[in-house]
Amino acid sequence: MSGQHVHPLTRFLLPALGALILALLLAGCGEQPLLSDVSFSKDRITPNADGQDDVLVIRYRLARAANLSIYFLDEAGNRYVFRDRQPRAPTGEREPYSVYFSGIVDGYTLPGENFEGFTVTHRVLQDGVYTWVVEATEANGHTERVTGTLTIADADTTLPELRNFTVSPPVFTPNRDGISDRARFNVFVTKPYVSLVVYLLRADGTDDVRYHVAEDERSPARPGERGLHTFDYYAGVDLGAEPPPDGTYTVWAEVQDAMGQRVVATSTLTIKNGGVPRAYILNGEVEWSAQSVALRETLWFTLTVENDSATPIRTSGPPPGTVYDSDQNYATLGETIQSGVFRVGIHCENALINYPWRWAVGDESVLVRDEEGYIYLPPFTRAVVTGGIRFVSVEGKRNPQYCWAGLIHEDVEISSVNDRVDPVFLFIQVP
Ligand SMILES: [Ca+2]
Ligand SMILES: [Ca+2]
Repeated sequence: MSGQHVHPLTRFLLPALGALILALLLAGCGEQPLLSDVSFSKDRITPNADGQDDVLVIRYRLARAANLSIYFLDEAGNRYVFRDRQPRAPTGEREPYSVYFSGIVDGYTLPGENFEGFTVTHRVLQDGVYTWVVEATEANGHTERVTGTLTIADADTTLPELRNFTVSPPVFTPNRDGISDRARFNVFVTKPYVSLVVYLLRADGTDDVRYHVAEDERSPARPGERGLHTFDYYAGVDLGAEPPPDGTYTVWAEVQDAMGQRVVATSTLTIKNGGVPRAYILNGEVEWSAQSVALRETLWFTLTVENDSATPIRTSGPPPGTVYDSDQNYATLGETIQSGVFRVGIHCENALINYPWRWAVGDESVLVRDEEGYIYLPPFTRAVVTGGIRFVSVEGKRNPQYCWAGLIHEDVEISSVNDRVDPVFLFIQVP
């Protein structure tokens, strides 16, 4: 389906002079046509992903470097863009340029259409007869174009719309402190699709790294299906990866259907106090007050907690200095476990629960309190922690028994480096 070649010189020639004179003139100028051998492999396609006439091949040659455009004009003269002034090198001795075309052009809206909450970036042409135009423009402004006719029939013009794309909460703190550690993205896709990607991109443009977000396995709709799709975002911190730097991000959702129609929606997410918390008992060292205590006497310990990360470490009471009776524990003191909190704990072999005695990782002199009342050991800070256990009875069979310290990240982990730290072989003297 070769198109008709149109050279500006023809404007000055009577068509009746014909191609012969034109060719002689061109030869006389010593100049080849800029654009040649333009063809569309089909003059009718049915873009509906049924495998029949879904795609054609466009070919062309360029004698010299030029910007190349390919577009379509409908019967009312509206223009639909496939390629817009893209720089191309001369074809030279190589095969002609060739590109697949499946009816997809840059996004456009039909009269009366008004999309809310999403943008169409690539869209299939509606059924109809179009004039195709392949157009090349050199740096000096010289332009040549070749035109032809293409019919679009049976096009699947249903768009994969993105409805109600939401991000919540709008500010989150991916740092495993149990507060706003996760963000949830929801989007409803109105049509089966081949790809749905969600990623974060720095809103201020300071970098162009895309941070991809995986779809939640518990999404109500399966991947590729029409329906509600959910994304559970924790910024990789649960896997020990550093999250994207603190700042405001645009969250992009992009869906593409089988024809290649693409729709995008955006929202905003701010990352605050992000980071992987790392805290240790300094040098793995605990100072014990004794290796032997009389019944009703107190065993004291002193150690230093180091926050060796750029993220604040959340903690909770009771404060250092608190003395437990051996038959008490953190819960009986009203200081129950809170997910994401770091506490120093002491455990003895005879204890019935794991680390029954626990303390905050610092006192008011070093901890900071946020607007919600949560308390934190700031980044790269050390704090001395002391505490005591008064042995009111000898529980269990072992005496002496090992006791040790730990740094517990509650409901998350006790890393091996922070477990069973610096044991003491403790004897309780019973009269
Ligand atoms: Ca088809
Ligand atoms: Ca958090």
